[in-house]
Amino acid sequence: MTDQPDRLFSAPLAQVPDFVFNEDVVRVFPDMIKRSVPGYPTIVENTGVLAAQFAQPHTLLYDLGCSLGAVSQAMRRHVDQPDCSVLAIDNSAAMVERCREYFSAQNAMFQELLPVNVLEADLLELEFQPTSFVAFNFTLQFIAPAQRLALLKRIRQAMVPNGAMILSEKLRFEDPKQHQLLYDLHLSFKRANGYSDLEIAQKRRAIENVMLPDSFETHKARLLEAGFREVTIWFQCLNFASMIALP
Ligand code: GEK
Repeated sequence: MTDQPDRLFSAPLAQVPDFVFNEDVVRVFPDMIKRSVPGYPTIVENTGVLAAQFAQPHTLLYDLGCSLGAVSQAMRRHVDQPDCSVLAIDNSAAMVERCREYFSAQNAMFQELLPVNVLEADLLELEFQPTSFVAFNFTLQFIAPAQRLALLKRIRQAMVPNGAMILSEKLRFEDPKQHQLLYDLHLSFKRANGYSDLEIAQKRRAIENVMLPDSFETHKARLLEAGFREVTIWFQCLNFASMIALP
């Protein structure tokens, strides 16, 4: 289960295919996300801290688009509530398989951790159960824009009073100058983390039809329309932000 350095786009490709979360990505994912998403470790760890504040007994905590379960692990470290468990969901079979391996290893080493179940499913087809805390970390941006509002409405309807949702996303900016500035700074971040210009260019081509970021204004308006009453950014690093939305 050793994690490998991300070299997926280091050799020139004749044609860059659309990005998919397959076995190759799973092998390098922890390295890839840390070197690509500014603020990722802070967001993940503090999602656990926030979960501890909002989690309520007899409810589920969701980790939507869990990948290898980093957010669920943070929730496990921080939440201590009776009859409360985490449901981690991803539609990539390769991610789910590796994620389950991580949790089995953790369960074998530590007792009395918050239970976690990992489900391979499409969020668009999921029936949400009563939940006090939803972690939606860098996944809404992979859902087709036309489906986003309906999905958020279904999540909102499942939320109990005094719960919270954390929504982390790459942001686009409505002011073109601000957008360019933060986009360029993000390129510098990736270069500083060892990605070459070729890797950056090929990854961008792979992801551009698959990951479609919105502005904070679009997120906020849509969350309010979905029935959330308050939306605030609690963390931002360059063009990546994490919002808290209260039902
Ligand atoms: C982390 N949250 O480490 N249904 C279920 N899963 C989906 C769907 C869908 N419709 N679409 C995409 N995914 C994680 C990081 S990664 C973000 C999340 C990134 C899954 C997809 O398979 C992938 O594992 C995850 O969402 C997005 O905090 O790689 O930039």
